[in-house]
Amino acid sequence: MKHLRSRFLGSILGSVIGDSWGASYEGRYYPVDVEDFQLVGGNYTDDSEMMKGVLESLLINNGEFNGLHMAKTFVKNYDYRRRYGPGATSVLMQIKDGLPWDRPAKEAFYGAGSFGNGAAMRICPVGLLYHNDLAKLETIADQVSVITHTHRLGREGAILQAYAVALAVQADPRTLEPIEFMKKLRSLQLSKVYHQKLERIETYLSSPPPVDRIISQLGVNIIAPESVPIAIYNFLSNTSNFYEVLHSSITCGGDTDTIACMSGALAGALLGVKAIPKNWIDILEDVDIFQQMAKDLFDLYLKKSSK
Ligand code: F2R
Ligand code: MG
Ligand code: MG
Repeated sequence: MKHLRSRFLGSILGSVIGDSWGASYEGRYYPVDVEDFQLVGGNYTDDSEMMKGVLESLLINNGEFNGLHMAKTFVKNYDYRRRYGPGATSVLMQIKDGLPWDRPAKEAFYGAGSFGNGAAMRICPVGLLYHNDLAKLETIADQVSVITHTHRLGREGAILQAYAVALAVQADPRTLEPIEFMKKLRSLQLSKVYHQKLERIETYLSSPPPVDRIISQLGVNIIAPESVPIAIYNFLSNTSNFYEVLHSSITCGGDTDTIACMSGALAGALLGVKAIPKNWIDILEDVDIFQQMAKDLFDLYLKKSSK
């Protein structure tokens, strides 16, 4: 139990650290010259602000999804300086203006809905809380997504990332088999584009090609199918080293804050908070809030699993 608590904390802080370290490099090209976290990190972006909204709403609603409450929480927390995606900004501003919480996202992108990675980047708490209940994890991850992302690929990216967090929090870091981990991820019902990329990851884990080929085949962009897979790959290539997971994620370039946020959630879930240098945690913006919410999420998990 002690280890599980450390993993909840490690995953939440790992997300925020990945986001704030990667934030300085968003949009750069591989190979990014990554400076030390202490020099550039500490301040988070929309990724962590939205994850904070997910945590706040799940905690107050006993771990259940309350769409109106979560949407209002996203709107309350919204700070344009955190560099939100344009679709998410538009959806949240329309909800702020009084539209029903479940309407603007359906109408976004000419009615197609967003497949940006904004649902996947905030989903870590769902993977943690429901790590031993896959059906519930999929339902809640989907519900949390549709407030801003109704396109199938946006929602599936969140489910894939949430399930990866769930597998990481349950795995033994000494015996984790990346290929077995991938086989479990591939058991999810996902669109072809995700399955193709998960298959590629399995091949790359056995015999890694040059990094620029991995980037061109998996993608490092702002949309979910071009960012969730490479976050998983960077995690599974470096499962014993929190630093390397984040560093390699940022080096790849592109949507660096979000990819490092997602891979940081996975590394923290596997390795626990002890794997994160204490002086990194100390400089993190709002660290007390994130630490408290991670502890509250763990207590909620204990309460729900004792019933
Ligand atoms: N917004 C950013 N980074 C850019 C910041 C640049 C800014 N000028 C600055 O540096 O200050 N990062 C954050 O946004 C990403 C998450 O985005 P989210 O929440 O998914 O937003 P959105 O707008 O819904 O989707 C992102 C883009 O994906 C494309 N897209 C999505 N659905 C589409 C569809 N159905 N058809 C066509 N394109 C679609 C669009 O280009 C969207 O704008 C994270 O990186 C976060 O860090
Ligand atoms: Mg961001
Ligand atoms: Mg980003």
